[in-house]
Amino acid sequence: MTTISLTRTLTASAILISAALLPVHATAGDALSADLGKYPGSTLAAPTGHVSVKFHQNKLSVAYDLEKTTPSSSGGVHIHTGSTCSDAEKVGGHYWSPDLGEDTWKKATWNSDKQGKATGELTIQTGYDYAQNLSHALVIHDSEGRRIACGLLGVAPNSGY
Ligand SMILES: [Cu+2]
Repeated sequence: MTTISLTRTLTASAILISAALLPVHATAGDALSADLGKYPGSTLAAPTGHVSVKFHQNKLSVAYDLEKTTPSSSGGVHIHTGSTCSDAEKVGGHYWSPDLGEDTWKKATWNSDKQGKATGELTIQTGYDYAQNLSHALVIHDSEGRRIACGLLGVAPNSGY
């Protein structure tokens, strides 16, 4: 009995230590993030920064942290159907399930301050989960709907959400 409980204690400790050493989201499979770059072919000024997406139940939490946007402005922040940021013809439209009845991305917008910094979070339902969104293009639009930045959604690095 003593041996068994000692083994259990050691195993439990080993699991706790492993979990503590691992980046929070590396194996959890519940968060994606995209580093933004220029939209392919665009000559418009592109914001920099990143967008993280967390998944829980059937909702997505989209957190954006952008710089160099037009000051005191707003625009769309969407996940698109394509999986590239190098070919504008393949980025596609909004990625959501038609089963939901309407394009839920239409309400997803960023808002910037006077310095052109935009930080915020929104919740949205798209009908698609973590695995389905992996590698998709995250697109930033300006206030006129033009596509100005793009980044591919990859596994979120550690706890930098
Ligand atoms: Cu879009």
